[in-house]
Amino acid sequence: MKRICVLPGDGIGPEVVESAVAVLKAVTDELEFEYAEIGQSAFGKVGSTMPDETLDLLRKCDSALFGAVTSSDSMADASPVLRFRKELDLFANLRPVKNYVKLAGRPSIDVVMVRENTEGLYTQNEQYDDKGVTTLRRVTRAASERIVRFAIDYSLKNARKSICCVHKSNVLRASDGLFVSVFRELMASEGRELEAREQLVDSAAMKLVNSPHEFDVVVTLNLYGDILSDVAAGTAGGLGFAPSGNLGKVHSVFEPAHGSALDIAGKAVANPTATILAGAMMLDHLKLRNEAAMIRQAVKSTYDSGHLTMDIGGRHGTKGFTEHVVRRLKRGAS
Ligand code: GGG
Repeated sequence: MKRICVLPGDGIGPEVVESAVAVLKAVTDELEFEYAEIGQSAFGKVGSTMPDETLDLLRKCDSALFGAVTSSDSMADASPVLRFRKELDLFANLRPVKNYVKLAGRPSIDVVMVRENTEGLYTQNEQYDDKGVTTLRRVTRAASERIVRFAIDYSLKNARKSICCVHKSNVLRASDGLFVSVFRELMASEGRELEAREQLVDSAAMKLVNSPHEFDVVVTLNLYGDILSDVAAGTAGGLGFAPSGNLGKVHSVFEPAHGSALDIAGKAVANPTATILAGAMMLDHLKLRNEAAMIRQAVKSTYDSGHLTMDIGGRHGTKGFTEHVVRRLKRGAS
């Protein structure tokens, strides 16, 4: 049995996590689910958005499935997402984006974003003075090497052909320049079998909309990866189609790339696909690869049969879409 820590969180988080857990239960009985609190809902109950008990459970479990949290504007409140990434040393954020449904006027996409997950602008190091605010952005050789190595290893194990380093080293010459030089060094040694490409972040954003076929695996810094994975998700149909995995040497947390979407929370209309696919990524990580493939196939077959979610103009809400995926898994057919 594998122990899975489940963190539903805020807004649509509980709704989409319930769907993903139903799908996981339909495909395997090798998982045992243990629930914990996170986000504003946790703050309301226990006075912390990231309770110590939740961090303890995350450390004890084999992996975790997380929904979403609502961001707080309070300067005193560190984001619970940034906290668990830091506390568990989840240095890589893996965001595969591909089409599960063909949408008129949008090109095909099959891109895997590998985002550095621990530094850059996400250390929340902001200092006021009498004229404004300075935000510190840190890029280290160690973190750059670790994420580029992760991208190379992922690409080799998953039969990917090229890695594109996305950066802005024409302006941020020292920091992004360090990231690019680490990429060049490691691709020349450990990634020799792969094509090494480079692209400035602004033109990469345009190409992810106009010509996404130019990308295979992308490795990039924290902020660029956050933004570009949403751009890529837009090409695939929207944030409802964007799963992600936070991975470290020991721990892992899988989640939809989207947030808590308070405007649609409680209406049972959220697209659960990203969270269901995050569950499939978690199964891959736990080496339950056949089961992961079955989930992806059941999702694809549901869309192929015309059962579309409301975010792309269909009539299925969260539960209706989930029932179709679960039914396919139970009958073991596509
Ligand atoms: N699943 C990712 C997540 O919840 N990220 C936090 C976030 O983006 N919060 C913003 C919000 O939901 O308003």
